[in-house]
Amino acid sequence: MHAQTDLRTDWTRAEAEQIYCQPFNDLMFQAHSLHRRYFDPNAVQLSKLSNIKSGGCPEDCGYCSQSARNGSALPASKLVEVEKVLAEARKAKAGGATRFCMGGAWRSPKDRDMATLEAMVQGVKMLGLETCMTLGMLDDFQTRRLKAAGLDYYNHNIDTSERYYPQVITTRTFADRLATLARVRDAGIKVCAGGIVGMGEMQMDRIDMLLTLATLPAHPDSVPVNMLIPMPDTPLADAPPLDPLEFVRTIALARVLMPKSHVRLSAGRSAMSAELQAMCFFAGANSMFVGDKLLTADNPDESSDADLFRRLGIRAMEFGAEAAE
Ligand code: SAM
Ligand code: DTB
Ligand code: SF4
Repeated sequence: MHAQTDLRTDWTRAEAEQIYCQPFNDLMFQAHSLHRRYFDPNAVQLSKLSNIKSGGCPEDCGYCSQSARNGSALPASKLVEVEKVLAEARKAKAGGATRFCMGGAWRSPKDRDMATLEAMVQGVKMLGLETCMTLGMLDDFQTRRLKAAGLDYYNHNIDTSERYYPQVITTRTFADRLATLARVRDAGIKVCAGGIVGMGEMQMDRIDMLLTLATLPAHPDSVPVNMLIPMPDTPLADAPPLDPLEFVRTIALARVLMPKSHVRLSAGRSAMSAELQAMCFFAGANSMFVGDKLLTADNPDESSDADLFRRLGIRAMEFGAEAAE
């Protein structure tokens, strides 16, 4: 298959639905063939998350333990010191991560925090790691400052379909999310955008979420697919568990619609068997978070991931590896 014909931003809903709903083996074959066409199928990119400002968030995201509106609310912390972040980043690098992703529980960063955020980006970059931040909505000025500081990636998820979105978040709109993504893209920062499944959405919501991402002016460079981690006391604490094969189908559809993007098997791995994760890698996932903490929730520890990689013959992707032409 030729690169030009694979990289489409004009996918239709009918096409996406047909891909997602075909017999499982056909979907896996299609997704894995594309995966091999563009990537080393045995290499997985490793990112490490760091919670640089936790809790007390004014947004009402129904899945999140850091919202001040949820019963579970974590106490709000201040923005952590640059040195602490750099110490974590050094550890992450020693553990094999190539990207360091700094998350802030904010609706959007305050201008008074920008100098500290810039120092974090510069410091982490100096360590030889790719930098990523996820801080909520950005305005033009903040976006330009982060770009100038050397930020490589900005993560901002659309979370679900436009239709289901108001059931999950009411304090910012789907359109707000797209506007931040456009700003980031236009500033020349690489876009990391994905969402969450297992929030009680329907199959069509999973398909439409990916369709929205795949029909942006350019595919996000990185597409995190999170399985909901039901956090105690949040509105989604009792969401019905998703059929794991639906999760694999979601990964596979992301791979087919956005064949040159890094698709991240993101939150939720602690609750997944080795077999389910193996299926996700076969379906086209080639990135994940390492280390025993995500932002507030647990993630598999280094030794269980080392064991998983050994059993699957998977190795860590090299720094900055891109899709083949
Ligand atoms: N406050 C910023 C924002 O929302 O843009 C950045 C941090 S926020 C925690 C980043 C993303 O993590 C969310 O958009 C969501 O997709 C994902 N996430 C948060 N809590 C989750 C959970 N319990 N399970 C799965 N994914 C989750
Ligand atoms: C993304 O898509 N998933 C990450 C990252 N981007 C910021 C966050 C996962 C958070 C999981 C829940 C927690 O740790 O509180
Ligand atoms: Fe705040 Fe982000 Fe959590 Fe939403 S997902 S409540 S914006 S920290």
